[in-house]
Amino acid sequence: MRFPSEPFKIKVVEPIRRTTREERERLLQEAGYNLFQVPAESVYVDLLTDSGTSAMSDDQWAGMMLGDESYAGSKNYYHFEEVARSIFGYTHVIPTHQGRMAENLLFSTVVKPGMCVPNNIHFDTTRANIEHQHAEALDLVIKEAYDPHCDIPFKGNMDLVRLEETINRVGQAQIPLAMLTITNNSGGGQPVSMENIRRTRSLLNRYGIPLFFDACRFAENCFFIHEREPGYAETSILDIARELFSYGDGCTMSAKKDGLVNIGGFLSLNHDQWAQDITNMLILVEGFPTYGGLAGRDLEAMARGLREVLDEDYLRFRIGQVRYLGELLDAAGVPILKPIGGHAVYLNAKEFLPHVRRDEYPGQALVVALYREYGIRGVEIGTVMFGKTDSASGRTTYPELEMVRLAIPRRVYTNMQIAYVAESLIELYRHRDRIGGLTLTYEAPVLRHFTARFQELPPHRNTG
Ligand code: P71
Repeated sequence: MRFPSEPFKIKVVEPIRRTTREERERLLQEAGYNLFQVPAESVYVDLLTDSGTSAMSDDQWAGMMLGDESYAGSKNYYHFEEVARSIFGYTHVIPTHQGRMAENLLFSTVVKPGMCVPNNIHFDTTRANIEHQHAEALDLVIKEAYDPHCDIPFKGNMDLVRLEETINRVGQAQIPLAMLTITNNSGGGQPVSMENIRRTRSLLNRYGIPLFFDACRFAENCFFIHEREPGYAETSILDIARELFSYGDGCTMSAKKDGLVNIGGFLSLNHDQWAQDITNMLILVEGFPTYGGLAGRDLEAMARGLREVLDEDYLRFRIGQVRYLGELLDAAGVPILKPIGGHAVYLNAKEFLPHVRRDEYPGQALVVALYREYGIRGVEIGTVMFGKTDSASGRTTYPELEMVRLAIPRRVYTNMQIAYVAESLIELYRHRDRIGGLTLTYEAPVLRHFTARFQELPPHRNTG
């Protein structure tokens, strides 16, 4: 693991352009210091997300040429269904164009107003889709997840004591399902252990509550189990996945992550009545059940991607590349969230910029500085994304953690580019006192991080 070299060679390349600091300064001003508003062409290393940004293999591209674009009964659907059943093991396989549509279909079918859905930590689209049903999305991860220094192997685990308390408080009839997000994205890309999954299952069994997985990064979670959990070192990733999913009743999936595709998702489950209701809704809003908003070629790429992602050499490289970046930063004293996650390194912005007050958005200030100086794009996961300002009192509630996520696309960047990111950050950290905070000048009523605008404050405003 010390040298996670690539288990592939490069057949097609996509040129990327270096920009000048002046150009980036101008782009930042035009974008209102919001990196979502900067054109991707002007980014050198883009670590905004690992979602839909993967490089497909030659086998996947070959599969694209075998797309059967029949409206009903495309052969690619049957291939995809067979692959999905062989990994996840659930009866019904319902394709969608991406993850949030799978969430929307599931929750609009089974979640009623006033109900609640527990999860380790809901990703923002899951939370939004539950709240859209006037229900409550509850985060019940173990408390260690909120301590950026606590280095434990399965920091994505469900807190079973709080889960049982919740069931007793609200009543099992008010909980149509519980979820586990693997790996736990909002908590730093941290895995859930097989033991915790097994125990969650048996607790839920006692109350007759179904368990669903938010399976976006399931292969990365399974690799961590293989690597860290006693008893799984000799078990293949596929067999770990099969056991893991056997403890659930279904899953939602954004195949834009561990499906290794640029678009695609699905919902898979055993419950016949739910599946029928969901399928009827799918036809209304997404498409016929054998394509679900995708082209036949997309289904073929997804089927092949789901097989490839279970390859142990690929996963060792993948997790190793993320770890390589994290370890370079950690060794140089750059504050990061521990342990290093599966798909991303999370910078601890509060410690990186201790002189920037929380109401001056240290995470956003760090994202802006990283782009201005080095052309690297990360994403703020802190007050801009999760803080809430009460319009009446003007008071802000702050999230527990103030982070910048550096999400690594799969099979896209070489280790030299990763080293460039590390060196840039180490240099930026040395000059951190030159970085000032920001003030918010525009925010949309929901999901403000996509369109917010900022102005820069002079550095040292609070320390001089
Ligand atoms: C990520 C994303 C993509 C994203 C979505 C919204 C805002 C910014 C970035 C998407 C996830 C996810 C989990 C655990 C469901 C979805 C939705 N993640 N669950 O991390 O991480 O999937 O994008 O295919 O609809 O950058 P979808």
